Parts: sequence; structure tokens; C-alpha cells
Amino acid sequence: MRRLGEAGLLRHCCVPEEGGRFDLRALALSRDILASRDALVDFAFAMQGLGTGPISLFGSRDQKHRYLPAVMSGERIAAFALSEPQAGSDVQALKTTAARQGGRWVLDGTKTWISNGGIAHHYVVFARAAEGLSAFIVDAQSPGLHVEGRIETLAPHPLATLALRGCEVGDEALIGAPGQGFGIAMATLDVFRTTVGAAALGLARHALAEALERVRSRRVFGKALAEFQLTQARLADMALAVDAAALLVYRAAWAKDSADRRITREAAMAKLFATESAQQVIDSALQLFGGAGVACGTAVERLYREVRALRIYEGTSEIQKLVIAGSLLGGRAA
Ligand code: COS
Repeated sequence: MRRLGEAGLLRHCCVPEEGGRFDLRALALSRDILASRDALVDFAFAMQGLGTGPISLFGSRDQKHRYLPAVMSGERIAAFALSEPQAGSDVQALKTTAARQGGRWVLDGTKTWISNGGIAHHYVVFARAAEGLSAFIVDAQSPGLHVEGRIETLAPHPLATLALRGCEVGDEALIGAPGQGFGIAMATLDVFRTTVGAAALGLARHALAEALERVRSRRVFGKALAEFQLTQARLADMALAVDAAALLVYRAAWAKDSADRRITREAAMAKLFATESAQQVIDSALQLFGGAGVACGTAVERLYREVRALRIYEGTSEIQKLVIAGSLLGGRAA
């Protein structure tokens, strides 16, 4: 994380007030390039953005001043705590409460699937107050915040369940006004869903590069794999999927940067198409490697595991379809 900070990349995760350069095209390009090299580095980069997004987009001056500089330098690790055991896709069902007591907020509940859980310095926690869902910045050392256990996954990254038991925070922790939490979560996801598409794009580009190298060097029936028309058709489909995903991802990013308007539909389209097509591109690359593609430790085997979660986190493909259809039926302009 420190090296990402030293390279200046984390500035793209934060707004300009504190010296950042928040720009969705830069965020998308960073994830596209980082993911094409190393999915774990991309993940580290992305979580700094997601865990700070609500502060960057909706935080007060004081909150930005307190958190953003150390996020940009990589000294402070950020996390976004929305999901719960019974509230993943259905955000409105979340049960964590924020009760007003003696001029402070007391948070109680369980958060799960929290990326950077256990290693983050602060969490943006969504909880239900009397006014509705609300967003709070909870420092990791706050009394009452416990890490309940690490979750191991197909392509490991730091992921944990958190328990909030009478966790007290002051008014300075509240982002925006009480009751604004749902809109804050959704608007943050509009930005970061686009970048999930960008990460999928980077993984797909890597798979295509691996496949090209493979078909040039692998010989079957006396000629290179690349000389078979079946191989060429597969490569053409892979390249088409990569470019189409890139156009949707960068369209969403451009729309946000140039008009600074809601990009819910464009972001959903970018995430949906880029993640689904990356899965197919990577599967095709693996097929071109034959048995070598499923051997543990090869690049395509790793990509095959790494791409899978992208169709689920920050809104499943099914949720993206609901969002797209909702925007069409609701008549919102693209
Ligand atoms: N930006 C700003 N405001 C938004 C918004 C967005 N992207 N999306 C919705 N809102 C607002 C709406 O305008 C609406 O406001 P009003 O009540 O003032 O009209 C309000 O929020 C409710 O919107 P909606 O009715 O669309 O909400 P739903 O409960 O139907 O939720 C889905 C819709 C399913 C799309 C939402 O719950 C979702 O995205 N779920 C997936 C969550 C997710 O990604 N989980 C993964 C965990 S994060 S790693």
C-alpha cells in the first residue's frame, strides 16, 4: 500500500481538496493496468478508493482533512462495511443499528464480507438510525469493534466478519446527515462498480496476452495452434469482448468526469458486461492451454480463480440487470 502511495496512484482515490486527483477515468485506468499485472495489488488499490469513497464524495471538510492524506500516502488502510449476514444484495434489509445515546451514536450489529477487515485503520459503516440508513466512520481501535474471523476465498485477499457491540462514536463520525446512508452507499457504488469493470478488463487483457503467447508457441498436428481457424475465431471473440468492455467502462467513467451526474445505468452496464465477458475470455485462454491451464500456479489458472468474485461483489450481475431495467422503466436518461 505504501508503494502505491509513493507512486502517487492513491491520489486518484481522493478528492482534490486534500491534494487528491479524484477522476473516474484515472481510477479505471489504474485498475485496468494494475489488474493486468497483479490482482492483489489491484484489490489493495480499489479498497482504498471504496473505503474512502463516502468520505471523498460526502464527507465534511474536517473528515476529509482527517482521513484523506494518510489514505493517499498508503499509511492508513480503508474499508467499506455495508454487507451483513442477511443483507447482501438487499441493502435495505440491513439490521445494524445506530442509536442516539447521550449525544453520541452507539452501533450494534454484524458486518461480513468486509474487504480489508482486520487490517483496516477505519471502516465506513452503514447502520440504521431512527432517520434511516446512515453512514459512520469507525476507527479500527474504537471500543466495541471486534474482528470476528477471517474469511478464506477462492482467490485470497483480506476479508473478515466484524462485530459492533455497543460501539460508540461521536457526531464527527457521521457522514452527511442521518438517513442519507442509502444514497451515499449507492452513489459510491456507482463510481466503484465502474472500476470493478475496469479490473475485470485488466484481467481479461492479461488472459488474452497469455493466450496469444501460447498459440504461437504450442504445436499440434505439425503446426502452431495459431494456424487453426478454430483458434483464430476464439481469439477474435476474446479481443472483441475486451474492446467492447473497455468502451462501456470508459464511457461510464467519461460520463461521470465530464458531466458529474448520476451514472447508475452506465456503471451497471460496465460492471455487468466487463465482468461476465472477462470470465469468458479467461475461460477461453485456459481452454487454449489445455491441461496446462488447470495446473496450479499458472497465470491462467490464477486468473480463472481471481475473476470469479467480480461477478458477485459490489452488486451481483443479477442486481446490475435489475438496476439497468429499473433505469429504463423509470425513464432515466442514459
Ligand atoms: N445514487 C443516488 N441515489 C440513489 C442511487 C444512486 N445510485 N440508487 C438509488 N438511489 C436512491 C433513489 O433515488 C431512491 O431515492 P428516493 O427514495 O428519494 O426516490 C432511493 O435511493 C431508493 O432507491 P431504489 O428504490 O432504487 O432502491 P432499492 O431498495 O430498490 O435498491 C438495489 C435497489 C437492489 C439496486 C440496491 O439495493 C443495490 O444496489 N443492491 C446491491 C448492493 C450491493 O452492491 N451489495 C454488495 C455489497 S457492497 S461490496
